[in-house]
Amino acid sequence: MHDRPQAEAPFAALPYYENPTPAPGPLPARSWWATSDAARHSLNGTWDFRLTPTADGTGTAFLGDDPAATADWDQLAVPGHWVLQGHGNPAYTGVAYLFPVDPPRVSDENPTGDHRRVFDLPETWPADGETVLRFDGVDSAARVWLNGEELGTFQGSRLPHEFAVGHLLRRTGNVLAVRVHQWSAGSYLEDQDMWWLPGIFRDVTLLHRPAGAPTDHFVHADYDHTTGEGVLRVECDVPGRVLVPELGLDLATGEQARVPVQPWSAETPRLYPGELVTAGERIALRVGFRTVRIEDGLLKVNGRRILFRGVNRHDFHPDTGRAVDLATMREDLVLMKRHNINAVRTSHYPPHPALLDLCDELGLWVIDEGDLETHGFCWMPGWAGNPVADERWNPALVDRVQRMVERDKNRPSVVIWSLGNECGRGAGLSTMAAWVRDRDPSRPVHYENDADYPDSDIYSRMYAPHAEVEAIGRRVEPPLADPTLDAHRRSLPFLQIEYAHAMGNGPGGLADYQRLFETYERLQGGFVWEWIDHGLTKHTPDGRRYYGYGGDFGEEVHDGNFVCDGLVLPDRTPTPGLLEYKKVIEPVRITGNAAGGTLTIRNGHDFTGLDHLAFTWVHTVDGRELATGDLAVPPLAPGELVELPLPPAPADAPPGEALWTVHARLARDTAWAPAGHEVAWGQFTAAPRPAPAPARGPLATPRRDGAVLTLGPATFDTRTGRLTTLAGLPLAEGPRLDVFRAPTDNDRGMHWEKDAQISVVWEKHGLHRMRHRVDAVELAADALTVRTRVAPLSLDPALHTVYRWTADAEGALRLTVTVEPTGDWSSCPLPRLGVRLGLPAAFGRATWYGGGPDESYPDTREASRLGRYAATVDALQTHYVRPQENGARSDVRWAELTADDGGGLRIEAGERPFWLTARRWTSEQLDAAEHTVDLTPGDTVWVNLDHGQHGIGSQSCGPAPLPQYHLTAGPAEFGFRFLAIDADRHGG
Ligand code: IPT
Repeated sequence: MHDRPQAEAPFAALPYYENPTPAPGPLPARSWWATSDAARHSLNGTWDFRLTPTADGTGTAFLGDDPAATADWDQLAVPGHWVLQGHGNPAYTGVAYLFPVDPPRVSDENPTGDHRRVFDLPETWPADGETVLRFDGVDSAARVWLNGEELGTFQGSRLPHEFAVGHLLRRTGNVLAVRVHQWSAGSYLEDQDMWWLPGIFRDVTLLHRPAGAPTDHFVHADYDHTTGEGVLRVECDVPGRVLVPELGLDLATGEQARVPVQPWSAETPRLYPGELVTAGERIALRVGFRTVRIEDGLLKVNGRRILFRGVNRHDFHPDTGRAVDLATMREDLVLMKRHNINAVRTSHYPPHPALLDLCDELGLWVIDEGDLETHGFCWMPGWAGNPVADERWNPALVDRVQRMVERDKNRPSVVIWSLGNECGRGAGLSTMAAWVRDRDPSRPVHYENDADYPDSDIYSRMYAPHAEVEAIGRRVEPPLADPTLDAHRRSLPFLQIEYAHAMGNGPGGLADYQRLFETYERLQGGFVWEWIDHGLTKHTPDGRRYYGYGGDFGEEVHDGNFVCDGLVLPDRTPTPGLLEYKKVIEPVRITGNAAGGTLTIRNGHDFTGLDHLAFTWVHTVDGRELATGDLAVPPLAPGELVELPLPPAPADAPPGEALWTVHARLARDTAWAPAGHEVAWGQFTAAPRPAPAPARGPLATPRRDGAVLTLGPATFDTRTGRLTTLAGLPLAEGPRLDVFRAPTDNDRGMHWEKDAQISVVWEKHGLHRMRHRVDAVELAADALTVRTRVAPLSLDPALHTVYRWTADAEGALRLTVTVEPTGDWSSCPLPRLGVRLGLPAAFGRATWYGGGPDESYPDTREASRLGRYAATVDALQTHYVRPQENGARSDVRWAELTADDGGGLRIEAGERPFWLTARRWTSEQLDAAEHTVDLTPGDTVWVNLDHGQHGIGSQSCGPAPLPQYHLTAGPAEFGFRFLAIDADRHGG
């Protein structure tokens, strides 16, 4: 299509915002630094603003000095997005462009924000030298005037653009005018799955450039692991000296020095403060020595294979969108470090530059990604029109990658350059890669979306199922058609650049991936999709806050809550998924063999020993702590393990389930967590849970008296056979079989693959409308038996369910449930299998001995540890942005639900522990809710006691739960023991 020779400026006839070719005006790309002795002045603050619906803007009167020109304008916070400040609306699409696809043209509807700021120079602003005006991010195209003179135009939303403005500046009354268009040719290159958020959303700064100050510098700081030396050379466009006092270094720019150093790594983010001293400016350096290489098919840093325990991170805040302040950036990284995360992919654009400074400082490996995605072309046959396959776009593509590499090249944390995300394939990508390799051969290049990997130093996949990842790990992946490309791909290390889609409840199957990553050296880990839910703050008319997603802002086309798929909620509350990830990726593995009297500690760090950790052990019986002590762990190099004798078990231990729990905690404060912060733990059994004692007789005899049936301390409804009271405690609803759950996002699957959804299977099988038919209520001498047939409306498969009740001599009520499926259930695993009961609303406190403290499901239960826990029913909920099944606690041996006076219900597990879920609404209400505010507590606490749960998986964008986590319908038997607790027991 584009094989005709192209004119020099192929799109010259188009208006600047539809012409992708970088316009003259902005200065060449260069590095970003935070600290120097040159003056700078922030132009962040309140600007005058007016929005118009088309690209014409408000005319040109606002360019000049006349204050009347903006007299009736609004005010806008800069940095910021106008759509989050009452002008227009945000919109969310995952893939779709919000204008007809006709590159590089956009639509006439092109919201355009005119911004104006009048400013004086600070009094101390030097009169000599040059001044540069820098925009760190403007979405998506801008035209800039200073004091009525046009400076130029630019595109590239998440990239810096600078103009030389010294000749135009006045001491006072400068008028800076910026016209910003929501849509531009650049929008075709910015089809990332996220909110469309126009505006000047990053800093605007005036930078003084004294005479003799450098334009740019490039710090080359390698680490030679064979000698332990750092190799430093700083390139600079003006001569100067490089000082690193701690290393005794004082060398000329361009000169190379070798000195013994401590290397930089994500585990040991050793930075050497230094200075680049030139005639005009002293620039602060933070030198981190490290060397990245692909060697023997592995990605190595400082000579060692590293393992990425990563997340994909967007700049995001629920109130300010992609305008993110420093404190929020730091909060993200501190939270990551506290959860054992060691790597960030800056999906899918270079982040605010200060984030990378923080990554250098706190220690995170970074894959810095270009501001590039053309995903929406996937819907055209053969990706027709894809800019990365149209050489007329090459200048724009190269400009983007240059602006990233030049800006971030001095960051030791950046170890890989990624060209962009999901652009299909095209020669433009090769052109970009070639430019990067030439400019910075010290870092590998990554690109995922072309299965041939012509441009990537890394074999990279998204959401690959476990089996595929394993085949790649074993180096037996199916070959590519072209032997040369196949040989190239076979030579590459592997990364899951996105996996474990953290949408809603989940992701499941993390541990199964991690086992693969830790087994096969080629598998160098992955990056969970993604860090944060991009829910935007909304309020109900009566002022209750909640988070909105696609469709909540009047969008005509949108992708719903697919934008809420993070490990933290929009307000950065960690989800159970993050806690699970923390456990799964813990850098120390603690396992035990109580029978053999030993425990094993394995150091899973890539570089460090375990000196930074203090180990302690706790011995519990039935969840009560009997003894505790310190554990001396000998020095262990990375990858080494040691087997240690267990401490002697307490001599006077009572009978019961005995456990060892070993904790590894920070021995000293770090930049990201105080001493005592838990990094890793292991728990293993010393004596298993004794089998529950058989019922002590004599067993009570059931009696019928009109509409009431009595069995020991309990009453039942004669007709339905359902429990109504237990020792005077009224039940809103007696226990009854329940197989339904409010489908999770992962149950609902990928919205573009309607048939693969397990929630659709459940719906087809009618699990949301099960009917219970009572076939018999039988009274025997020692038991009450209720025979039922539980089956979906309109269909014939059934679950024949028998409830057998007995009352023992201790005043407890026992229930055994047997379930016998009939009909065809082969394609329908059950969401859950257990009983549901309703308690009065007053029973709002839960205490249990079992898994906790947080939510878990069959394939998300690594972080769940056995213990005694207490929480209110309200606190048991996880407030996923779109309400769905949540809050189960695994492995419960017993649980109590009590009122403030201490009275309540105790439930003990039968042979097998159960899953406990308690909430103030039903699963059906949970299912009907679309936002957290749709849920209101009723007069019942609904309790599910489950024998089994279906796994969670990651099918909202990825694989379903692995077969071992399916809850297949089959004959089942399970039981519970119920006891009423009187108020006085607790003295209440
Ligand atoms: C992949 C994208 O790279 C990412 O931006 C996001 O959309 C994620 O998935 C899903 O949340 S694209 C996927 C549809 C293969």
